[in-house]
Amino acid sequence: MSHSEPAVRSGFIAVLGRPNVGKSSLVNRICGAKVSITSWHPNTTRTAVRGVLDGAGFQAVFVDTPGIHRPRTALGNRLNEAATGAVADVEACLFVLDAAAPVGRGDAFIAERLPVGCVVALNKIDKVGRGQVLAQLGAAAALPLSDAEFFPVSARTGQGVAALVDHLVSRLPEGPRYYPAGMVRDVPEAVFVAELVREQLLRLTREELPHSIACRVSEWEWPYIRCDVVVERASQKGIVIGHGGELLKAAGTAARAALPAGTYLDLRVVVEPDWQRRPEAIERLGY
Ligand SMILES: Nc1nc2c(ncn2[C@@H]2O[C@H](COP(=O)(O)OP(=O)(O)OP(=O)(O)O)[C@@H](O)[C@H]2O)c(=O)[nH]1
Ligand SMILES: [Mg+2]
Repeated sequence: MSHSEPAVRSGFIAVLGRPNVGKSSLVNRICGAKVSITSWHPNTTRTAVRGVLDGAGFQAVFVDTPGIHRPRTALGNRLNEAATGAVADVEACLFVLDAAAPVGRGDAFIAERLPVGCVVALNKIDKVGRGQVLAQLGAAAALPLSDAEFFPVSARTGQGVAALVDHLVSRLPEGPRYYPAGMVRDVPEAVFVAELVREQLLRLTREELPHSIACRVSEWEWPYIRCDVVVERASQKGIVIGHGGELLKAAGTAARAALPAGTYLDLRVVVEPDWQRRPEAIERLGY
């Protein structure tokens, strides 16, 4: 850091919690950009994803993580490892709870594994009344956390988010800006494009299928991008393609809308039998 630059507060903040509580939505809201994809299906996030918030005198790097859950597959184990692994080497932990779902054993399991002094965000307060917010704060206070602080927020409306961010920043030590100005996410572009495609497929599919879908860019010759949509069984291939190719086409059109004009996105569905249960396949897919 040059000596002429004024002191900056900086550091990494791990964002943890059960699946679906709104961790990725909150990181996107805080960073003011799409850093991490979101959906109403649990286990949307599969890797730690870093989003950067630059401000006057600070740079906060939010590490979005997969929801910690009771795993049923090798992929589930991998997601939990990615989340718990993110707690090392961060300056602060932000534990996210859902104001509209009971605070339960899953939250307690995570709370027990968090360092002293974490910050708790009670998210989705737009979905509930004041009484429920207070009751949930009471339930959160009874979790096995030591020295925690609580912030009711809504990733959807932005309510309470500024106060939460101010507090988190105030806890960061003096340090360098880790990322250059203007960089909002630390994700390779090809990975981000594959995630945009997966986000659209999550929007369009149901039940167990979302868990079976993985996306990877297999060719990148701008403006031509080829993205493989990986499923686990031949029977799923037809569902993802849809009648007359409709579902895949809709996903491609929607994903392309988030990319620079002129991008040619070619989606192909491939079967990797039972990839969710095979550690080497999971690793090959980048999880
Ligand atoms: N009403 C409301 N819905 C929210 C809010 N935050 C997130 N959601 C919704 O909750 C669902 C889950 O959001 P995500 O951000 O994907 O949740 P997550 O915790 O990252 O989930 P995983 O990656 O699966 O662990 C989505 O349907 C979001 O739109 C909020 O503040 N209010
Ligand atoms: Mg997520």
